Amino acid sequence: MFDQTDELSVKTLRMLAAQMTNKAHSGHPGISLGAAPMLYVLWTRHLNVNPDKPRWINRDRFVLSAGHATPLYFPLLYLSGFALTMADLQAFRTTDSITTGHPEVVGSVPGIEATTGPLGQGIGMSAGMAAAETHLAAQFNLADVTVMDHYTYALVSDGELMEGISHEAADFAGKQALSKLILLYDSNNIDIDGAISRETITDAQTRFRAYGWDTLMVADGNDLEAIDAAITFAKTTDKPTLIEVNTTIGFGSPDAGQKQAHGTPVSDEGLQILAANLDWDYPAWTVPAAVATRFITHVYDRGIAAYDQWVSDYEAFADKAPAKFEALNMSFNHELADVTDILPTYTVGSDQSILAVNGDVIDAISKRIPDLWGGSADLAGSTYARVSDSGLFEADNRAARNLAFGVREFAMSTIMSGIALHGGSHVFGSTFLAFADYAKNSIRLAALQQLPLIYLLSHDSIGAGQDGATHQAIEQLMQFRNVPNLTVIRPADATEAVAAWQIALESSSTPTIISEPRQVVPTLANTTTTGVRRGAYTLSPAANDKPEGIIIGTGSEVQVALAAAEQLRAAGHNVAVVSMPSFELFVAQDTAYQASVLPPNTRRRIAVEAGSTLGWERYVGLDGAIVGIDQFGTSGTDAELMIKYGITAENVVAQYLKLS
Ligand SMILES: Cc1ncc(C[n+]2csc(CCOP(=O)(O)OP(=O)(O)O)c2C)c(N)n1
Repeated sequence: MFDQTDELSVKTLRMLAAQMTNKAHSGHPGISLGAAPMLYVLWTRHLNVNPDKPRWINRDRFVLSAGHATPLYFPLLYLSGFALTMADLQAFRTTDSITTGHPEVVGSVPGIEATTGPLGQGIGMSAGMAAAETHLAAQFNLADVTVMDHYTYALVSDGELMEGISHEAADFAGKQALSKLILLYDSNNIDIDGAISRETITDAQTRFRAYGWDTLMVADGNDLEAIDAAITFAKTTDKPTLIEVNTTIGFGSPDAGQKQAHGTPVSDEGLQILAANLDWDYPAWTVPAAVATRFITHVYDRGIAAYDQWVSDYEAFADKAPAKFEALNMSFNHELADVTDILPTYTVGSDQSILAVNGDVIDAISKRIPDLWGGSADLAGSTYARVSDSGLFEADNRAARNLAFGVREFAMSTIMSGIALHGGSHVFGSTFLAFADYAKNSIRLAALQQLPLIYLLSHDSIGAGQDGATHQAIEQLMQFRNVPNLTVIRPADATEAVAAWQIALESSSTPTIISEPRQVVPTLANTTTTGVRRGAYTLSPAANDKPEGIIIGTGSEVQVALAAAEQLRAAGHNVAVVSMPSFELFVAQDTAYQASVLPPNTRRRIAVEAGSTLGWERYVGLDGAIVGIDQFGTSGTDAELMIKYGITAENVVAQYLKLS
């Protein structure tokens, strides 16, 4: 089945990879030279993609989880007909080129399915994609017409399997029997610092079988037939599959088999040695005509044929099930039905759990937003992150809308990203704010990938109470506010919480964190959706709109700000209270609006938030005051802890009165 042109094609990939690192004076030749055959077989014999329509909804997904293998990945995309040129390959890693050091879905080469590079996260994202595929297939495929039916593949490396995320994600995928998830494991036993035997004795196959996966072994990573047979078999089983492929890092180069092959660009001399070892006799950057044709026939044409077949199925689907057709299109366009008329409202003065608001909102909107699904890292009972009239997503209940992510915050976040990258869903996930640190790098990666995820992060301060310091977020709010392209909203009450949900749902390219207190808070007068949309607004104005001073509060501390204002007003101080649920949304307002909320010449300003003070200087100035917490908390009732740490109206008043 494989012939000399296939062998020549693999050599071409290897030579291009080596030349890219040589020209860039950086990059990763090791895995690129070693894994070229397995990706060649995958791309030319299995992967169904349409380079002219890189967003085709039923394409196979391929995640370069070992994101450093771009010198292999970009030539594959180029030769397959995606929109990049030889000049792009030659510009690898140069400033502003689309051939970035690691694959990026935003601003890099078309056809990239996930931004990778932080090792291991691609495994979680590919599991999310595979889960999304089964979920959409269950909802949309008709008895006689299939519109969603594809595989998800990923290339993974030794280092990735050492990452904890590989455990979390594989455990999830095995339990969920994500049978169309296939990992190609580049097993070269070398990482950056040397042999992995220095670090692990784990047998990956035994480990993955324990998770409920099928495992296969390809003893020789250059054996195209064996690789093909393994992938062919993996596609037939009812479990996810790990295909371990034995390779030599830096195959054919002078550094072959050694640690320096990982990230040392191939030298001029090394290129000559590689060419000699591969029996390659072409000028630099040559793609032999037969190779170019092989990619066109075996990736491009094969992909177009699959696409054309799908289009005719899709037309039949549109005829037979027009409502589903419309819903599926809406979902993939990330369009939202208007839900403003069915959102819950709350009586001013009533005490309300913001966590229960999550449940109220989800229950209200889930019928009108059928592509909304999600879950929690084992805290749905606490955060109400569930669709109450739907079941649990499982192998025999794929249309169900509740994802039991398990106690795996990092995997939850990567799986959410994978679901969003796949397309066709609005997805939420939840845990405690302090534990979102477990998922931090994935939240960062979601922001970088512009994924509109909804994170419901509760127990957002010392108000978490008796569980103590470990469960009480301190620095997390400011930490997440510091992540680019991430909106953090800390609603003051139920009204603002509903608004936060609306903003999160409407987002198309920014993830949203809704930071929520464990404790019940009163529903305040004058809190508004419009105000939340603007990030900050005057909740309680000063007399004549001429404030002597301003008290800024967020979340559960807005009530503290209001109580402090009452005391100050009684003592003759004409203060205003500003609710500031979101720094990011406020920063996005024009300066006139910002100045109307925080008049520049009103210098007596004080902020109150039960978290780190660092950063509040931006809004209160160096001459203002901040009532916050810069130490870890302790166990106690939330009411007593607020007093212990000075998050009280009395303390706000005292600090305010010290301002000149
Ligand atoms: C989370 C994370 N930690 C560390 C790194 C830096 N890093 C890049 S590749 C790598 C390990 C390389 O070993 P392996 O995964 O086996 O890849 P190979 O050397 O075979 O290319 C490390 C530590 C990273 N990219 N991501």
